Amino acid sequence: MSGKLKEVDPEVAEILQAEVRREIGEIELIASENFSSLAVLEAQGSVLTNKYAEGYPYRRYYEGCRYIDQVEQLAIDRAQALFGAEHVNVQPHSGSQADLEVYTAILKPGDTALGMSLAHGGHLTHGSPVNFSGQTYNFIPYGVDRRTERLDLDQLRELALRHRPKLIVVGASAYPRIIDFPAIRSIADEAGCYVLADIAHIAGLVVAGVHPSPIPYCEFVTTTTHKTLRGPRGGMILCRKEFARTIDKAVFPGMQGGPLMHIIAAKAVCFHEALSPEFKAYQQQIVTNAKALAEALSGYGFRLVSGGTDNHLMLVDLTLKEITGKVAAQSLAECGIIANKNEIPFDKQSPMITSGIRLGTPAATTRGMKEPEMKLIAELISQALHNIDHTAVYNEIKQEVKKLSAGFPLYPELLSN
Ligand code: DSN
Repeated sequence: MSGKLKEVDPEVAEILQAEVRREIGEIELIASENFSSLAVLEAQGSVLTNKYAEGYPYRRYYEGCRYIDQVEQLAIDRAQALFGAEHVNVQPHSGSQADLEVYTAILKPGDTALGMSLAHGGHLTHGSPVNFSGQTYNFIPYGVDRRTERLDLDQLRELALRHRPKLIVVGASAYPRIIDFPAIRSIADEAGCYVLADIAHIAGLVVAGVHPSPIPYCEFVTTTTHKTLRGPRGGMILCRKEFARTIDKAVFPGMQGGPLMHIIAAKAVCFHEALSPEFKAYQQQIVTNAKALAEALSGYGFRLVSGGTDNHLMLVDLTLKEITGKVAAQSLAECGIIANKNEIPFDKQSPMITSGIRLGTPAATTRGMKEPEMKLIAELISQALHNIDHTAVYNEIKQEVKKLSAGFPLYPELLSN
């Protein structure tokens, strides 16, 4: 029972140290990633991992839950205050699970729903045929307009009126523009259906008021807690009061057993942090940084899907540069700039190759980077992508990445000697 990790299991301890050093030494631009605080990490690594607590606060199937009840209630209260939601369930283990739980609460297998196509920036769980969502329900995909590369609301309305779905799922993993929730509500009202907004990517922006909130316009909202929200890896459902019981039942006992109480405690810490004025300033800086990065990349001749960004991410179309997304992401990673290959709308390449990369600023902004650093990162990206396989240039870029990351310290407390 006793002993520190490095004494008990030096192999795992070494891997964890290597990951700490990797995170410190690289420039993280994956739009869905972030660096959670030491306080969040501490709660996540706590004794709450030991406790079973099936049920909900003060209504449990196991004894010994008096502190568990307190922490889950705190998480719920804080999430309600943060989002202005009528009801919150903090137990979903992940964003995918949260979506699944909403579907099982209101849909029957075979029911029709509309979801944004994965190929246009949507998420797997919004009806992709390779996912449970597409296999269980009759999901009809909608997408972006070919010319503007923005959500095609006319198409969405036409599909909604033609198919009369029970649910419209809105939200994306790779969409750089504001989502017009009031317009989607009005389409749903015309078609007579519910709306689920999956705001996993933009949740932090929403609580800071940097992106409009879906809460007044949607019966259901799901999110993860580890992206722009900067908390532990996990999910959450927010809904109107009238659906509280149905949603709670769909989560437990419908889909999950024991909640991950250490993660729920860390969610409570995350919400506490997100309620602070600093968090609002942080979210504003994420968007300012994304605009600065997008503008600088455009200046180097990179075409951005939809011409730019309103949020924390951008999609870079590499077609004219004659580089695939796969080669670009791997080449950047060689230099210590971490991004992911990503399909662009109407992509001619397969999802494993792609014509684009997705870049996001939440993690770099957490490190304190601002507009000047975004300009430098754009310059490094441009050098790397215009000089693929040029070893001397790559060595210079690696040095610049080292210098840049050293100037913005991260997790010094987690480094062992
Ligand atoms: N995997 C996440 C992303 O990168 O956007 C979505 O779940």
